[in-house]
Parts: sequence; structure tokens; C-alpha cells
Amino acid sequence: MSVPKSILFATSNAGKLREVRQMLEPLQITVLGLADLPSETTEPVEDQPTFEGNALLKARHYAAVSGRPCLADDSGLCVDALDGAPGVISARYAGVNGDRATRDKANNAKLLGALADVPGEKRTARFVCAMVLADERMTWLQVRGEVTGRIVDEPRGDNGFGYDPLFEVDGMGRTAAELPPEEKNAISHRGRAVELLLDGLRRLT
Ligand code: ITT
Repeated sequence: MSVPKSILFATSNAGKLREVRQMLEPLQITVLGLADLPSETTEPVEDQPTFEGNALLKARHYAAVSGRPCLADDSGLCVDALDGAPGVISARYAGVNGDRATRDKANNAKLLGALADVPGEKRTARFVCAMVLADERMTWLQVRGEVTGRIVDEPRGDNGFGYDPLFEVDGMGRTAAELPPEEKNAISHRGRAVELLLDGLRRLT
């Protein structure tokens, strides 16, 4: 496999899809999403204990459905004072009811509640993004990107998605939601994972 002209990025998360498109389309790599598949797909149950395990499970599932190699992203927020929670259950930390905006809001409220008594210097955290490129038979690449920061007391910023308004990026003094998209992509866990993915693809040529 070499650097492909198009990649199927199997995610139901519009924020992830938008960011990966912003990163790869300037390199003339078309990023197809699940909406580009001819028929609707079922979502797999993400029951693995690690980001890598869930990313592999998603990549294999959608590779089987689509009949082509597939990129999947499993990501989340790990907060030190909460022993790494919400971690792999970041998407469903506060439950699974409602649309994505409702769930994101509930997740953020639950996180702020869990950290209510934790002082600023102990609110350290990291975003993790595991990406796997796989087909039904083999894993072509597996990469992980991380970015460190701290959880602020109140949401700040309107960009990004998910936990971005609560995550102040180390060294930037701004939350991920206060960064313009290109600045977030340049330092984010997902941006780093995509860089490593491209390195890996170039080495496979
Ligand atoms: P897919 O599994 O379909 O890709 P998902 O949103 O369910 O979509 P995950 O299971 O990987 O994806 O959950 C990721 C969670 O972590 C979700 O709550 C996101 O909002 C959050 N998250 C991941 N990356 C983020 C980022 O860059 N900024 C803010 N929150 C992020």
C-alpha cells in the first residue's frame, strides 16, 4: 500500500470527519465518510478496554461492510485526578441518551462535577487518539497521538467539538475550542496521529 488518493474514514462523529478532511485534503487525499457508502451501516459495539482495541474493532467492522481498507479513530480524554477517566468511555461518560450535542453537553457537565473539588494544579489531562488502518484480514497501520493540558472551571470557546471547551492546551493558555481549526489540528492528538499515519503510509511504499 502507498499513500492512497482516497481514504474511507469510518466515523459517526462529524467533528472528527471535518478535522481529518481539513488535514488530508490539502495533500490531495480525498476523505470519504460513512455517508459515501452505498447503503446504511450498523455501528459496532465498542467494548474493548483500550483505544487501540476499539479503533481496530471499528476499522475491521467497516472494512467488512465496505469491502475496502478503512481508517478508524478511537479517542477520548484521560484526566489524571480521575485515574484516567473518562478514557475509552469518553463518548458515553454521562450516558447514551439524546443526540450528540446533548450527550457532549451532559459529558462536559459530568466532568466539571467530578472535578468540582480538584484544584487547578491537579486538573491535568490528555487527549488520546488511536488510529488504525485495516482491512478484513490485516492491520496496515496503528498510530497514537496525544496532547496534554488541563481541565478549566468553565467552558470557553465555540470551535471544535466534544470536550474541547474544557481542555486548556499546555503552553497555549487557550482551550481547544478557542483555537482556530488549523491551530487545533497542528497540535492536537488527532493531528499528531494523522502525521504518524502519513509517515507510516510513506514507509509502506
Ligand atoms: P466514532 O466511534 O463513530 O468514530 P465517537 O464520537 O463515538 O465516533 P469515540 O468512541 O472515539 O468516537 O469517542 C470519542 C469521545 O471523545 C467523544 O465523546 C468525543 O467528543 C471525545 N473527543 C475525541 N476527540 C476529541 C477532540 O478532538 N475534541 C474534543 N473531544 C474529543
